[in-house]
Amino acid sequence: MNPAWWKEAIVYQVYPRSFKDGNGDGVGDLRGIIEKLDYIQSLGVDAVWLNPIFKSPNDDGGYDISDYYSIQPEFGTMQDFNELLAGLHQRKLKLIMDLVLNHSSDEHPWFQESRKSKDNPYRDYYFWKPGKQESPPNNWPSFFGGSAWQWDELTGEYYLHLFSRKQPDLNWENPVLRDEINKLMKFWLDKGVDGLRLDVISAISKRTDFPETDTADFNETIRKFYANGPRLKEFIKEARAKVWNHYDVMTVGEGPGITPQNSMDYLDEHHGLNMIFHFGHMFMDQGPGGRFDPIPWSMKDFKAVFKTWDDAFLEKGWGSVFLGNHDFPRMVSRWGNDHMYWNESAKLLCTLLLSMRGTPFIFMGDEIGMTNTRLDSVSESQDIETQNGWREAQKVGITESEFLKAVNYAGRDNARTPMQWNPGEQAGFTTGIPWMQLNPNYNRIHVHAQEDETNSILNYFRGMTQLRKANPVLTYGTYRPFDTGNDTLFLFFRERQQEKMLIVLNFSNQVANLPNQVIPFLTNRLIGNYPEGKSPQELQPWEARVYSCK
Ligand code: ISL
Ligand code: CA
Repeated sequence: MNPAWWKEAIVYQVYPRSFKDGNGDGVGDLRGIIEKLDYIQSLGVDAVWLNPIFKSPNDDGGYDISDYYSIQPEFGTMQDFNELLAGLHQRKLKLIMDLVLNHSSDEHPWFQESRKSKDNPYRDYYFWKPGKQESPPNNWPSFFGGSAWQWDELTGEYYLHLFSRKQPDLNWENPVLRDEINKLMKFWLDKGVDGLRLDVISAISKRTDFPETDTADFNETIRKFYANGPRLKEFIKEARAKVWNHYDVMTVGEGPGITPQNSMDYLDEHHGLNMIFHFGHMFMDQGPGGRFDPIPWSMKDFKAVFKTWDDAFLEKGWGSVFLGNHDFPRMVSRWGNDHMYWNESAKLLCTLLLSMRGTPFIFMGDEIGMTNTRLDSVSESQDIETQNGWREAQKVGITESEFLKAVNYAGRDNARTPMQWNPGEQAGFTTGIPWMQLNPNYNRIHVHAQEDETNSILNYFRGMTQLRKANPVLTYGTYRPFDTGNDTLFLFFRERQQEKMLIVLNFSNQVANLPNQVIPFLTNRLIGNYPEGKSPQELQPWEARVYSCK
């Protein structure tokens, strides 16, 4: 196993719109992040992943870029960006930027040109097709509801948009477009950016014959028709050879539809990405209708996801671990118990995240146990996925209260409420009116209180980052789960040469007993979310411990 900084890094994800507002207009911004650099450093993380900060009409939280070379004016200026990057580097923190290259905004000049006429030089930057009689070129559904094709009056053709109609898909078949993409990547890497998170990289190579989907299961459509296209490997290889290889850059590809089998296409050591995000656990509770069609999940399935993916990465590449991000509910609300065992289960999840094999990514606010919010009406949602989802749901007669149930469980607004800094006005996020309603629990859950309290989630998180840093076995050691059939306990070893650690996690509201086989290893506890009890074999509800077993 070759060592690399990005294998050893712990990454903190910042959703800029909701992190900290520096100028009182209610929108988080770069100056706000600069104010909080010491806080970020205090967490013991090594890198910051910033969600997109490029110029954007903000149809989809900045994932619709209209200029890849400038900063979203609401977020600040290029000077602010330079200062932020310098501030990070002074603190030995790396910066990972989020590039959206599968699609652009419809307000990008490329698309504005492309629309104009069938022979415009930019026409082939996107996918244009005539319809079939009165209907779209094929039956592909968009991620955000409705058809993935939008009719455009001007030239009488449809364009492809896997996401919103303001996010037309870029045509990577066109070598001129690929050169543009290489150029813009170089621009940011020349500035000293240390890593790239590549949005929906799984979908950049299209099946250009655009076959009809033959399944009503949305995630299956993604796997079979959108992701892992015929030229995917080639496109990644080209970007690597022409751009990434010339920098010490970490690349992490995002994308639904990546499976343990096909993930190897993305991860070739010499020609691929360094890492990918997979959604094994994230899609576990989605029914055929996708996000707003939730189904139950089990601990057995959850554990199986970690095992399957770890096996895949043993063969090739390197894993990433995350339990939540800006697209999913809050980790403590989803995998823990955010009522009775809020504190314990949040700490347990930090333990899992920071003791698993693979580079950990923690989403801002999870280090203080921020929870899901609650919408009482769909109109409160700031998310296009929810708004469009509601439009579709109405067509099939779903009531608002039914839909809200799914939204409050799985919707993306949950993760996007402003960061809770203190119990004061607007949680210290802004002096103005926040762009999105705060979670009403901000007077209870906030950074300020947890800074002062030794036993807080925040300080536990810091304890875990230190532990991971101090013990390379937690980075490079193998992952060996056992008792995998157990419905509530998550138990595993991390092992490397002479080093060995045991991690025990009780994912339940009940007291549980550890199996006899681990008793010999329960002597040297390094960290835990309860005081050490009399009987080490007994785990309290949501108890988490890490042992050294040398
Ligand atoms: O959240 C998902 C399931 O409903 C994912 O499929 C997600 O939509 C997908 O992984 C792509 O997400 C990324 O690209 C989107 C953007 O809306 C997300 O915020 C981003 O993370 C389009 O750019
Ligand atoms: Ca602002």
